[in-house]
Amino acid sequence: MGEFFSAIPEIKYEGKNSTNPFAFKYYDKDRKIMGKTMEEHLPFAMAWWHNLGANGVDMFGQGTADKSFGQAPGTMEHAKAKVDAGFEFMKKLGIKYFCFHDIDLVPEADDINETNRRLDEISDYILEKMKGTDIKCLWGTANMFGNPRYMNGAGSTNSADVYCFAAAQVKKALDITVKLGGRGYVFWGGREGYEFLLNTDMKFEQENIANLMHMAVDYGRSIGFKGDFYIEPKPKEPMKHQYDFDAATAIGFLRQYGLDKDFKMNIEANHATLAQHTFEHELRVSAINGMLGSIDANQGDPLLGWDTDEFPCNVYDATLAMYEVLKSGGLTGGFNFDSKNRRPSYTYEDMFHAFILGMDTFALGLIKAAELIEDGRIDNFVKEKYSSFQEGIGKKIRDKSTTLQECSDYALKMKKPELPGSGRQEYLEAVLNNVLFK
Ligand code: XLS
Ligand code: NI
Ligand code: NI
Repeated sequence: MGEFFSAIPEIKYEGKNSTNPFAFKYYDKDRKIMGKTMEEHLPFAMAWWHNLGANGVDMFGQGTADKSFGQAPGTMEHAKAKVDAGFEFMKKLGIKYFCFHDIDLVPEADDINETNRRLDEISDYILEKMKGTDIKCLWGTANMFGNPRYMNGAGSTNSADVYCFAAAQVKKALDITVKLGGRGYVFWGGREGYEFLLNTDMKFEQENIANLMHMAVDYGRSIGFKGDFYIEPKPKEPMKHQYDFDAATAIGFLRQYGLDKDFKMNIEANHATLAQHTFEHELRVSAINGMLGSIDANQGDPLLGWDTDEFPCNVYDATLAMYEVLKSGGLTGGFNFDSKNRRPSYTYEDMFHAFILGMDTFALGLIKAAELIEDGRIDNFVKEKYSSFQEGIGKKIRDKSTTLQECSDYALKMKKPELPGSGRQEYLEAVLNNVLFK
């Protein structure tokens, strides 16, 4: 329709020498890398909440960006205008997926029956918009943290009534996700955690969260949802202690409660750093457990201790992330820009600049990660580093065909081992720079 962003052209790839602010410099969707196109490697998604909702409001001041799209906020007209704007935006950028919380799509009513009716209406409208495009839902979720009823959590609440409301929201969000062809369904445990241990039954709360997830899996499968459920780990904010602290914690939880076959991780870069990990660490932990599903692409600020949700610009980090993604064989989910413009970047142009930045950053990360793999120096080093396990006693350890007694006899005969080979960190960092800047 070109109604909202008529001043902005369709964004095309023009190459690294282009100075056109409305062109990709690195994201060349048809370029093949390691046997797949960039578009196949990087299923990018728009986050409904940030892109069509967030207006820059913060604890100290009002919004700076006008996201009314010509309609009064809180109305269905506004909800539909957001759909129109969102589709125009995605088409102009060549983005094929979107992610949503239920109440990003429609204003929540006092009566959940009315909210559900609005969700039916808007999802019909979105389905209509999807026709003739190849835009689909990457994942859906239910906002179970904003409304005051969730002050003590959703699955972890002390109120059975509130728990049922959470269940009703999950059910409806699953319905809409399936209706819109979603690849996944996310549980981000916003308020699933606690502030004060002495008023909390932690075991009880975790069991209830797991039960809610089991019911969601049973229901989802019963309506034909074949995709993955995801946990999106985050250590804190809003709660002081969140039960899904990081990937290792979430994976342990899923295994404990028998949910590991249906769930994978949705790893958000900024949540990784809040957990005092790197993004690539969280990706590796998920991948080696067969649970790397999807990514919330953003970045935090090392000087700020909260979820700043910045658009990714750090190519070094994106390269290390894409190295993990390529090594794991790619995502079954996608790259959702759970990112927002900075408050003073309040214009429509800025929304496009932000996505061009994020998409080009991940494109560069992909190009450089593939070069790192093709270069081979890092892989060769790692292989060599553990080579003492390829034969002799090392091989027996790997084959589980030795005993503590035999290892001990071996050591005593040796009297003193040689030092392990050097870790060569500085050399490998130089290799990385060499590949990045060649
Ligand atoms: C908040 C989370 C949230 C999830 C979806 O920090 O990142 O936006 O991605 O509920
Ligand atoms: Ni997120
Ligand atoms: Ni987040």
